[in-house]
Amino acid sequence: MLHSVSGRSAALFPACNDDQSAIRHQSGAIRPNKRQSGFRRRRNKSGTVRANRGFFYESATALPRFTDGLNLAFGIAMNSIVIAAEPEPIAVDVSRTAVIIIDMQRDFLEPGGFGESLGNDVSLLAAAIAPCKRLLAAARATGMMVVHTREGHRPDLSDAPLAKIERGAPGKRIGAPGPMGRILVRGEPGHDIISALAPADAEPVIDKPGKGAFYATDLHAILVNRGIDNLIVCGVTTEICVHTTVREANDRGFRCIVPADCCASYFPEFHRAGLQMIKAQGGILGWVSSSAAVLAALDQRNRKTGDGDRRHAA
Ligand code: TIU
Repeated sequence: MLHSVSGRSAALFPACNDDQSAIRHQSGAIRPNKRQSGFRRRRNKSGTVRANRGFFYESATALPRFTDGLNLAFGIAMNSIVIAAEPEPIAVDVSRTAVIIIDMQRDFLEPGGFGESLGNDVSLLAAAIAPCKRLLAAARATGMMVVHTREGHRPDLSDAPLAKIERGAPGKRIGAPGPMGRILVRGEPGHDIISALAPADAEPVIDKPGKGAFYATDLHAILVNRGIDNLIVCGVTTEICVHTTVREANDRGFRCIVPADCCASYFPEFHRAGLQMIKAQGGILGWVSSSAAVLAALDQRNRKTGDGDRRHAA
């Protein structure tokens, strides 16, 4: 059975950006759609000129024309993808889907950081880097929202509960000096996202004090304000920060798709069990997929729209 996304009548689309409101020729060139791109001027009763940016903005005040319906249907067809996943394939609208990359920081992936201070073999997390990088490139080429998170604390540790700080060997606790600066402290080199997955300028970076990306952050507001209702959740570690975030998101009504190879754990058995927990019981917490499945779905969509050309050119 295919899980399909039911549209919300009030706003099937968030405000379209210019890319989305243009029609591409098969050559990949963008042909501006007169109805949707640019500003249309309308005069109201008081004689003031009001600029509209097309149907998606004015639909609340004007009766949609037949061509608007066609544009809408065209947009839905162009943005809808089906991702192979367990327990079943899932259909999502890419304009309502964000990729969220959890805590791919030096503190977790490189020697000398928080992960190693806890006694872990940090090399086990490296497997997720290349799949995340491919997925990130495809998401950017598609024009999908991308969000990054970082776990860490203020330099004075005022946002770090004592119960969190006091664990582990005293010289290796949160805030202690290490080869990449103070462990798990914002602004220190170890807190940075690894260079292979560096955020682009427009991509929100959520600094979180906890394991879940929603706890004590503005992530929920940012997603809701962008009209996002599906998340592709990547990062580390599978059973801690990825899992906590998926659980928080699931309770908030987001559909979570977890590409298994885009996540990793210091404990391979926890990685496997964590993924099973997500997809068990009919997908009690979400869907488990793979980077290849997400890329295939995006590729298929981008071949129709021409967005793939941007990716291959990038
Ligand atoms: N980001 C994240 O998962 N934080 C952790 O502390 N993970 C561990 O597995 N320790």
